Amino acid sequence: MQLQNSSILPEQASNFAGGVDALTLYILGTSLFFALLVVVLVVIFSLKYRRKKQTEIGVPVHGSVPLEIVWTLIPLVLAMVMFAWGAVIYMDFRRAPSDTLDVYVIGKQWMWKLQHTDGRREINELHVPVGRNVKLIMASEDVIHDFSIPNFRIKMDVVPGRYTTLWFRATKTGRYHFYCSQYCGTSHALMTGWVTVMEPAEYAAWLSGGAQDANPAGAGEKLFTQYSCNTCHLPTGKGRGPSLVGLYGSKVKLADGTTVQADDAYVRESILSPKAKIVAGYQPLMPSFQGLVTEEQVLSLTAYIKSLQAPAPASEAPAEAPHMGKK
Ligand code: HEC
Ligand SMILES: [Cu+2]
Repeated sequence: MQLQNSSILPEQASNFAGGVDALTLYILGTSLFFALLVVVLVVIFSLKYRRKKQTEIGVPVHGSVPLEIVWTLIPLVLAMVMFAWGAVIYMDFRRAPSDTLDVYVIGKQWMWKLQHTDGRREINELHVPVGRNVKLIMASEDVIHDFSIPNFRIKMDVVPGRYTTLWFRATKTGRYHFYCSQYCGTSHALMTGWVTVMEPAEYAAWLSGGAQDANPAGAGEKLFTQYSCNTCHLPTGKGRGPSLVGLYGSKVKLADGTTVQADDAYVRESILSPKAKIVAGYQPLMPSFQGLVTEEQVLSLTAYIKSLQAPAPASEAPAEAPHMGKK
């Protein structure tokens, strides 16, 4: 608001900034008003009603029901506005729209690794188009970090062992600082970077400039063989594990009768703690890859599993044959 160009609040650059600032000012304003009111009245009354003669005796206080009601209701209304307004902003913040551009973020001591869905990678830099909904899917390789972009008025913990998400729509082109805002060790203060918000055309040009970057599905396919996933997960579905073709985005029936949506979090959990959810009709014999694969490798494996949407390509069948023979 008016404070945005002073040094008190950083420039607003996302869909959340206006609402967060307005609510902050409302809470700050209400608190200041009542703090001042109380202090000023304490001073005035202590002068006005002080004992002026040695013999003076205080008048007994009888109380007043209307007064009690007034000073209960007014603060109640003011506080409920804080709560309701905050809840509206929070729900918007927690519920990402469905049309987001997804970017993976991995925090590790002491850097941020980012990966766009087409494979373009960045370190301590994030390029996004202006006016587009962006969702960050974040994981930590070690301790708790926190991804925070003050100009966007958003932050979210990045926790080992699970994905957390953060979404925003940048409203202004420019370069904005981001920080790790959870103390995470010696070089925590250096764990920062820049978000570059670009015009869509500029962004498209930037994205296509990264042709040499590894494609994550390809990297995932190599890992899939390297970790012998392919010995159990045959594309035919005849292996010891279910076929992963068409898995991503589908609904999976579990042994306990419930169903889950096969999203990033489900695939990640299936790899790191396979016993957490057992697919109906299968034995819990998949080994855990916790500690063997890094979060980055999980992303590559997920990208590969995502790419398995069509019926298994013919070229994969012969590659599978030697493993089938051994088992
Ligand atoms: C020893 C055989 C075996 C190996 C090796 C194995 N898996 Fe599995 N996997 C299974 C079985 C059995 C299931 C089904 C039971 C369950 O949910 O744990 C499964 C389930 C899964 C699921 C959930 C599938 C679904 O339909 O919901 C995913 C994803 C998965 N595995 C990925 C992998 C990846 C990636 C690797 C390699 C890093 C791997 N698996 C290695 C046997 C294996
Ligand atoms: Cu950190």
